[in-house]
Amino acid sequence: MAPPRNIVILTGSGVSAESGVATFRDKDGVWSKYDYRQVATPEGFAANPALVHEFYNARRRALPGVEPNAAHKALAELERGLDARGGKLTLITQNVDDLHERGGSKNILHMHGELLKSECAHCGAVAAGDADLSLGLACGACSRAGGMRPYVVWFGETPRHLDEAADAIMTADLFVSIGTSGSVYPAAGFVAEARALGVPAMELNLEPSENAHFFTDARYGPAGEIVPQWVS
Ligand code: BJW
Repeated sequence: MAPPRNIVILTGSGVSAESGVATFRDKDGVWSKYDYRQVATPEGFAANPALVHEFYNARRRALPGVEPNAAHKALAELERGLDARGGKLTLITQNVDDLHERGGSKNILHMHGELLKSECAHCGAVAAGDADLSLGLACGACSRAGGMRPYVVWFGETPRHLDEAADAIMTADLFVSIGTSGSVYPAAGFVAEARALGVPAMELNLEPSENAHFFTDARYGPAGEIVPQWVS
């Protein structure tokens, strides 16, 4: 069989775990320390914006101290190889960190947003930067204060780039899911979309995810080991 030319890869927090970024639902994950309703919903932000800013400011400040691991780098190498052969890799990530970029990947869709960007609730302007966000901060575009929020997708909000993700899945000849528990939709539904189109699907994860039964192939272990092995 010809090697796949158009690959869609969905990544989750497990791909960044060995870089020192916490996952969400594992034993020491983010949701073991914080109530997601307080820090990752529009209602939580409305109730206590200072707490939500503190939660994201701390995660943003930690980013320069973490580095891409072997899994991020292997995915960038795979993209370069496919590009050279006239193929394409679309990397859909649920992660808000910038480790895929720093690992060398180019064609990235951040469906749950990006920690290093902020958004003005008044005018919708999106700004890049690593500065702390606060209630008093004014928007660089409309100058109004009080509306700056992290550029992330909370529960109940619509994920970004869904049309591009759907287009990529429709033309894929392989779908791969890496380091995600498969418990948050619509991302968790991508594998079923791929399978409905007859696209083979592979899972690379520490352990079987919640929708492991959808995949046609799987390898289990730390991403930093199994992703480079799969790519090479
Ligand atoms: C390793 C490892 C190592 C560990 N190596 N592996 C059905 C359809 C559509 C929506 C819904 C639905 N049912 C319910 C919903 C609503 C809701 C939802 O899914 N709720 C569920 C909890 C039931 N979804 C939403 O609200 C979404 N919006 C929405 O649906 O809008 C409506 C709409 C739908 C369709 C079209 C248009 C509109 C929004 C969800 C936003 C999620 N936001 C967060 C926070 C982002 C910002 C931030 O970072 O703070 O996103 S929550 C959190 O979960 C974060 C993650 O991206 C996301 C996924 O988590 P992830 O990455 O999978 O982490 P874990 O911890 O769960 O798993 C880690 C995995 O790694 C594990 O399997 C480990 O084993 C593994 N691992 N170490 C390899 N070294």
